[in-house]
Amino acid sequence: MPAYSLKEIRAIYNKPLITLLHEAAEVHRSHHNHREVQVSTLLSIKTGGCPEDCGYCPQAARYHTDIEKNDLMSVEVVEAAAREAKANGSSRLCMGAAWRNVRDGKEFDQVLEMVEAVNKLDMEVCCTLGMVTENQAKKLANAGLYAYNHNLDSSESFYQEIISTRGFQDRLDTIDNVRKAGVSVCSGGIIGMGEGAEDRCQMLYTLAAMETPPESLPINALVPVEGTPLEKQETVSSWEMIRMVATSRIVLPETQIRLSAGRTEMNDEAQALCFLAGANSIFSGDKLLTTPNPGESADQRLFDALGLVNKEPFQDGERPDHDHEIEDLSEKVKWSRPGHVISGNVEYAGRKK
Ligand code: SAM
Ligand code: DTB
Ligand code: SF4
Repeated sequence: MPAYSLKEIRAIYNKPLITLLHEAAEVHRSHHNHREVQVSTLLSIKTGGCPEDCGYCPQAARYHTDIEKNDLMSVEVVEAAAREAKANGSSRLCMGAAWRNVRDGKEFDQVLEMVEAVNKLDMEVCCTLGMVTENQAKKLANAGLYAYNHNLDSSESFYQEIISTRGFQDRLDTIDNVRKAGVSVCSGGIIGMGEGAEDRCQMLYTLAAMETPPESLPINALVPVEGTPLEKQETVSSWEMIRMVATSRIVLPETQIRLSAGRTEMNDEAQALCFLAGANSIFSGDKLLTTPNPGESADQRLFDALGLVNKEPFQDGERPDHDHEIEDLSEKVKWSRPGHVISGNVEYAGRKK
């Protein structure tokens, strides 16, 4: 039984903001050390050229954006980036690839080597590589993966207005596969894509109703990137981010709430309210995957002003030590491709630069 019904989540979301903020701060203090923030560094290990049609994403090959595309990075480059991230206070490295799903083979083996190398540096290793099968998740776990990020992005019904090449159920199945491998789950979504409050509440309900809810929930504000179908979306107000953080904190009291994309649009005071409302994780560095992020010195100044401290690695879970048997290497992959027409996506895919 989920702790909160959808109706209750709606009621929480719609409270007067000042009341919501107070309640969320109380929940936060009673479940977490409220001064600690888990800091992750994102590293785009394979950038752009993605076959999917996610309407928000600058890395989708079919839209015409100005990002610099890159093939899969070498293990050495990743290891050097991890060392630098650790020296800058990150406890986790999150490696992202512009893939629809993981495919067994040379490139995946290279990612497994990256996971092994970063794990040896005593950092939490996270990957976000698209959809994964149970065997692939187990291989990642055996290599030392700590967490896997795979977002629901929105409610099931709004999701269908944004993406047509991959199904919502595949997302849930991927999260299930990650769970079966004993890897920590990081799953959340994006606000500001044109969804309503109901979609945000439904997404939180789906996450909270999972048998084991995610250990980490990223809340991204849409970064509207020129050339993507969502380029003209108005950026969300800080109040909406604060409201979403506070609601998430109450609905998922144990979960790490990650203040993710969109921080460059927020001033220090707005971010401070997010920390007060229960956000206890950020992505650091001056770049997310392809778009800008505040950068380490700005974050350090904010942490100093607020008395926040960086969380040490492996405070919430054991260092990975898995030895899963990989049973069937010829596992059949049956990810769906709904293929309905999303007119905005079609229009932008056909545009010239
Ligand atoms: N390709 C993999 C996948 O889709 O699962 C991993 C990388 S993908 C870029 C990771 C997440 O970044 C997406 O699920 C989405 O939530 C977020 N994201 C992508 N573009 C964004 C944007 N413009 N603004 C905010 N969040 C974004
Ligand atoms: C997540 O929820 N947000 C991060 C991480 N997981 C991979 C990615 C945000 C990407 C924002 C757009 C970009 O920089 O390309
Ligand atoms: Fe590809 Fe992931 Fe971007 Fe979708 S969100 S286009 S799957 S990189």
